[in-house]
Amino acid sequence: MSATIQSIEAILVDIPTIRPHKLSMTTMGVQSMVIVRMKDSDGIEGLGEATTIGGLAYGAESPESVKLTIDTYFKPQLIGQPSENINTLRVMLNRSTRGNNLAKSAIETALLDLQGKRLNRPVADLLGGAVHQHIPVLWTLASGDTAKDIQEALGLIETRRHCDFKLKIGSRPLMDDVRHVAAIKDAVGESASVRVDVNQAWDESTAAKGMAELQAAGIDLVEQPTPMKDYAALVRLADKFHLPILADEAVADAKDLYTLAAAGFSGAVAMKIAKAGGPARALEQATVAQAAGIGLYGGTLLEGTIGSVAALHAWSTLETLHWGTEMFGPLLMKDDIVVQPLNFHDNGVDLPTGPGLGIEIDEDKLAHYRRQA
Ligand code: MUC
Ligand code: MG
Repeated sequence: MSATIQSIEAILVDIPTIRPHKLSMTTMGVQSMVIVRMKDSDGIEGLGEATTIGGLAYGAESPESVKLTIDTYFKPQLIGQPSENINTLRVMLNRSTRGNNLAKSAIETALLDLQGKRLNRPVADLLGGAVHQHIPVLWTLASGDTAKDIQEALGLIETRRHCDFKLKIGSRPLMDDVRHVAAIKDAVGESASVRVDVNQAWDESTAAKGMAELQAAGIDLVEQPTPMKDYAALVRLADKFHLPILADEAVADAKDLYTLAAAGFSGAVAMKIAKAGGPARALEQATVAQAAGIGLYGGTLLEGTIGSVAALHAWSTLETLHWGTEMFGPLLMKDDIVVQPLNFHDNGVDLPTGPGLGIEIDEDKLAHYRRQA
């Protein structure tokens, strides 16, 4: 008799950030996560997480809508089902529910954690095996203040916690942003890679001017300069500049990336387990990128430890992450809800080695930070 799913809980958790995190579309002071706890009939528990940025500022799902989707629609379908055949459960949810990839990602993660614990193997093994145990992680400078960002960057370089930086721009006039970026690049020097994320804030002509300026300033990568569905603009901009473009909001899953690649895009893709619907789905996108000659980057929606680790297990299976990763979400939060936080050092992070995700909930912390009804 195989084990069946007995209970699923979706818990809203709010943790303040260490400083305001300013993006083109919102400023975050708190991160809201949905933590999934799924138990099977053998008493094994699988953990999952779905997290986004600024409520509905990044995408169409909010923490509250993810919880509602799981409680109202997924839970009744999943309770009583055998927990071991993750593909069958994914097909079932995809047949009954369009989109809602954040909620699907949390469920796929919990199922993988459950299965890993059952088999006493890390999630990376379920995905084919880790090629890397230490994965590069950049840091995002987004205090909104150039001098503060420089101070933050220099401190992180000195302690060797990070050597690459992503700057959030797009909310200020173009040349103000260019001066901000150039000053930071100047301060951190040649050895640090500096990239920018515009989060769709520019129209195509602003992007063309912006990319010319950023290319001259020695910036390495420009993320999602123009609106997400404007594939033609991304292709034209990628053609025009040596400075590569990282597609983020434009491409949720493998199909999106195939369409963008078929339209002639060259550059790189920010894979995110949340956008794709789970760690295994995100790896489908990696396969398309590899076939199309598009560079890989492990992206985040600023998940806490559970979501970040789920992504790390997936990214660890890839031979080459051309642009590294940004799995620093747990470091942006003032506290954590896990017993053993991730070990960030030497410009990267260690992949946990225990069964499943290799993560254990700190029950007191969870009780403290969970949202009261
Ligand atoms: C995004 O748009 O890439 C990733 C890092 C960060 O600071 O925000 C995110 C989301
Ligand atoms: Mg982005």
